Amino acid sequence: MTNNFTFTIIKPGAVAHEHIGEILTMITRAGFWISAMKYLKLNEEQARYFYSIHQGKPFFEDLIRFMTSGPIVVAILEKEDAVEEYRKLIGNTDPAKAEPGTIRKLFAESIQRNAVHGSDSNENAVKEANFFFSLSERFTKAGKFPI
Ligand code: IDP
Ligand code: MG
Repeated sequence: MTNNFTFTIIKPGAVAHEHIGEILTMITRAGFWISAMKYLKLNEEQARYFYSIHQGKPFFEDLIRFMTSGPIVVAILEKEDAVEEYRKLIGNTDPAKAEPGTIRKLFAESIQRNAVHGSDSNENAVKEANFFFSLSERFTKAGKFPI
């Protein structure tokens, strides 16, 4: 299984507070290559599908409302050990527990409105990337596709 890319979302709260630029700067400064990127708004069906693993949890309905509340940025990020490296860069799900200097420590408003999504495994990175991007929309740092 590939381990050289991950998938991210800049969530509605961080977009609404105009943090897209700062977050993308942190991502690229940390050595990630942006292989693909889109600005869009999720509909309810898409949000429920994307977060289906959390269906039934107490925060699920609120999470769907939040994730469909405004535009988001979705992107595929290329780096060696991307999934693990990106989880380090974003920090803990709960900003109160996130390490200093992480994206969530800097930009999360709450455990729900926590600025960004990052894939939790290579398998999910592949699924999430494929949900939003076709192969012809993806470009490796070396200028080739697909990854
Ligand atoms: P992750 O985004 O760090 O992988 P997950 O456990 O996969 O965290 O949860 C998915 C998303 O659901 C979180 O990023 C956050 O937006 C929301 N969430 C998770 N736990 C809670 C909670 O306890 N209360 C409210 N929202 C939560
Ligand atoms: Mg998760």
